[in-house]
Amino acid sequence: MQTMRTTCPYCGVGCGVLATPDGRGGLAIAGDPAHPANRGRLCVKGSALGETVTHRGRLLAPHIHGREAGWGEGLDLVAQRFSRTIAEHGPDSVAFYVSGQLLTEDYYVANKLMKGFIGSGNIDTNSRLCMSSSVAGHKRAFGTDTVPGLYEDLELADTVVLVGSNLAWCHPVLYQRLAAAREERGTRIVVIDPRRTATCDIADLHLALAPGSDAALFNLLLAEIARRGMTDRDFAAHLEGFDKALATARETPPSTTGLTHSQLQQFFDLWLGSEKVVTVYSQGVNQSDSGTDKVNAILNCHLATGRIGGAGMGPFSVTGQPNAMGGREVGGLANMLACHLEIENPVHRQAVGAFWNAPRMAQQPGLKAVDMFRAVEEGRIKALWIICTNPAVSMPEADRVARAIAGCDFVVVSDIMAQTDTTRLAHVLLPATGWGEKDGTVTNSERRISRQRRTLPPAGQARDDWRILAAVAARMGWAEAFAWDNPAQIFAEYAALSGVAGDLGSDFDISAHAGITSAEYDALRPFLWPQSARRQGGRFFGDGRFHTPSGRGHLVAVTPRLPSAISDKFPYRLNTGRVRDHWHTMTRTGLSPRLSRHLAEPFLELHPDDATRLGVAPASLAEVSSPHGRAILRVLVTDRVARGHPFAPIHWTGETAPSGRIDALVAGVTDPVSGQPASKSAAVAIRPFAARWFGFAVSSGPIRPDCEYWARAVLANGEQAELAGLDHPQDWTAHARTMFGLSDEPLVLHDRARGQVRLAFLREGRLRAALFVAPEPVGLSRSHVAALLGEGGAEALAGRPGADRPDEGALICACFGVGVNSIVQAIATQRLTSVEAVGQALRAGTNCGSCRPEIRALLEAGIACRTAAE
Ligand SMILES: Nc1nc2c(c(=O)[nH]1)N[C@H]1C(S)=C(S)[C@@H](COP(=O)(O)OP(=O)(O)OC[C@H]3O[C@@H](n4cnc5c(=O)[nH]c(N)nc54)[C@H](O)[C@@H]3O)O[C@H]1N2
Ligand SMILES: Nc1nc2c(c(=O)[nH]1)N[C@H]1C(S)=C(S)[C@@H](COP(=O)(O)OP(=O)(O)OC[C@H]3O[C@@H](n4cnc5c(=O)[nH]c(N)nc54)[C@H](O)[C@@H]3O)O[C@H]1N2
Ligand code: SF4
Ligand SMILES: [Mo]
Repeated sequence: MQTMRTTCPYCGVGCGVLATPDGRGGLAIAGDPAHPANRGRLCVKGSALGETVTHRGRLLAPHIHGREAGWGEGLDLVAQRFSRTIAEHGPDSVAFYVSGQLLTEDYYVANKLMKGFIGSGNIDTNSRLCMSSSVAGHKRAFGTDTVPGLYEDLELADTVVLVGSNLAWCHPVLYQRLAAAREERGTRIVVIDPRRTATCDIADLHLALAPGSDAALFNLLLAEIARRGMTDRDFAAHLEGFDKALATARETPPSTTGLTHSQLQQFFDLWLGSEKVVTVYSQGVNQSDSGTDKVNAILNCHLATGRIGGAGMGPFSVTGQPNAMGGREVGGLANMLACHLEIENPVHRQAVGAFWNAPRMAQQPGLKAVDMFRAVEEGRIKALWIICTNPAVSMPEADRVARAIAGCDFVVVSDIMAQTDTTRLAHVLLPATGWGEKDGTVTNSERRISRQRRTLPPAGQARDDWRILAAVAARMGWAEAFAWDNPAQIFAEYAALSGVAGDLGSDFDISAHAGITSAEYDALRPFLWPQSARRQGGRFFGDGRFHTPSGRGHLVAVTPRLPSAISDKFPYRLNTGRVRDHWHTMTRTGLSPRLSRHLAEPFLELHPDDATRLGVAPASLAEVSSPHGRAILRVLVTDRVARGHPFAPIHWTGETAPSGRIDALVAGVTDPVSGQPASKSAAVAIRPFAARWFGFAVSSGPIRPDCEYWARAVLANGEQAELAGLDHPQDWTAHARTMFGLSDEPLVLHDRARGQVRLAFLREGRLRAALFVAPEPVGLSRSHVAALLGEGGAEALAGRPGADRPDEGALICACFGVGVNSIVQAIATQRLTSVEAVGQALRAGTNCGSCRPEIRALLEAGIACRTAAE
């Protein structure tokens, strides 16, 4: 079987992957040593890609109103309804909502169809929720949306500052590169995050600043730069707006940040201590109602010191999705045109229109995501096409967005999965080819364009997203402009358009590839843009030349604003984000048993003082509510979060835990410049959830719970579910039968004194399903019970392992299946002191390395215990 070089479909690090078909429909996965992003490394999500290319749950055929239909019928209907809506109500009555997980070629076609042929700007993307504040900040400072630096700058820097970035979990391979550089050359690392994350593990300094106060912090830094006389006078000649930015910065009271004088001084000393400083930032900066200002406050400091565009220095916005960057280049945002050209610029519009031979160029920006769904709600958008994103889960005010979609006249959804919270709302459902089945390009955080390559046949009747879009365009009467045979031709057209853009002064110019042939495209090696006769790769702005009208870099005067005040009714500010082993709405990582074992349930990290005040016990359930919705979450009491500022992950959905949909709580408040939602600061109330019973279930078949709280996860041999309810069912046996879809007679243990019920369904002495119920959170070894499925027998009812079976506890190392209990025990009994030693003893942490921060934390705890005891 031939090994293919391809690119990971998860985060913006953009790691190269070697994928080898195993001949049984699956893939063997390894890191590509030749790819410059990862040089052979992969994190746990990348390593587990083989487990996610199954056909389980895939959407295999087009559906119209829930019934299977042919492609011809589906495409005809989409084209007719869009054409008719446009004819009756004008081009702005339709919209596309797309995704940073589309390939550049898919994105290019969607954008061309909407902005050049339908004639509306109404195409926006989930990058609005992700990168748009960085885009807007870059444009204000540089004149273009340009990431100046390269990954190697993190390795060449003396100081790396991570602002609102949990790099260890969200960009794990970049984190590993940074951790390795620190071992080698002693890089100093600062983490700026209200929460103590896994990333703090390698930090010399963690600043748990007041939520939302980043702009204040960087204003204080700017003032300090001037005070210490550390501005770069030569570089200042290439800048404008300096004096005003500095004057405004000087007005910032240090107390805004909630940090002590000494913490601030330590930070200033570290940032200013070496010219080689990189400031990495991510969603703790972007996802704020002052996100663009936060970005500019950071950029101001790099501009003022001239620390930009040189080796080992510069601001670095890391992108989240595999093609977030490609989508920005291709003009996927409602306010952009392709190749970093601007929709509001008549010269740019004219140039793109002429290149496309477009009958009807959009004349103005379209609706940004939050406004787009409001327009859907109000009936102004009458036909909507959602591609490669799950807005009924991931948009703020998610319940309202779901209702808006449900109320829209005509909704098309293209996805790879049959059942998601969004596909459920579609009138027409179109099956797309997924990762491994499609061909195209993506751009990673450092502007490197890499190929994703096809290694597997399409699942069922699935088609490539660009082919679906082009087929609809043809049926709408534009066959000629959408007549590509393969993605290489689309890429060549795009590269040619970038040459036109380059002539107009755009930084994004890859016209060196304008004549690319299919064979060359197939052989295309990862490359950095730009690639043109003018310029190849490299860093930007070190030469002091910017893309603003004056050619100067711009410092923006920033008056820090904190998130809107919380009220007595909703006194907690909810922070949201990601966990290590899941990806967004889990449609793919949720298929992998080993990825599902790290954290199998939605949770709420709550400070011990808050937990005491609220009367919620560890491992109990809390009800979290906001004016927009409610959620029920497992309580995790921890001082990693600050008082009043709990944290919850974003990944759970109607499919996996209907009461865990976090965006049901988040208000649709946006940054005024970028339109990006403030996803990290929802005002919420919290109270104990008064469950009468708690349960845990395992089954070798699907589990269909029917109670107020449930969360399910896949196992290697079935499923597991956490359960809780307000009222006891009349009959536990009947309840369990319905939930497991079994009609057998279970073995029942009823401990009336303790209020416990245990049921086991056996067939030929082997365990098929079991349910454990108790009046308090069920305390038993999940991994042990799960391991008994298909074997064991009545002993499952004991709920804990016999002496011969160690209980692994929560899974830490997903690669080798090593749980927390084994690690803690090995650390204690073998007196281990380093991550390497744990690796030698148990193999944990020796493959992808994603769990090394957690192992290090366990080591520290273990060593602290030992020292205290000695
Ligand atoms: N495992 C995993 N990795 C992923 C993804 C995934 O789903 N799972 N998704 C990818 C995508 S699309 C993205 S966008 C990236 C996101 O990558 P990150 O931005 O690193 O991840 P988040 O967890 O969203 O948020 C980062 C941190 O911001 C902090 N924060 C909250 N409020 C503030 C604040 O006011 N100031 C500061 N300084 N920090 C604050 C949070 O506590 C959190 O730790 O991850 C990518 N990588
Ligand atoms: N509260 C809160 N909300 C957030 C965030 C946060 O930090 N806090 N983060 C925001 C961010 S940064 C992001 S990026 C979004 C992510 O949110 P979404 O984009 O909604 O999440 P995904 O689960 O990645 O959705 C991708 C969908 O596309 C499907 N899919 C996968 N591959 C393909 C393909 O090749 N073609 C097609 N047509 N479909 C495919 C998947 O099955 C899935 O249904 O969430 C945002 N929402
Ligand atoms: S760091 Fe992990 S998720 Fe991100 S691209 Fe690399 S392997 Fe994929
Ligand atoms: Mo994102």
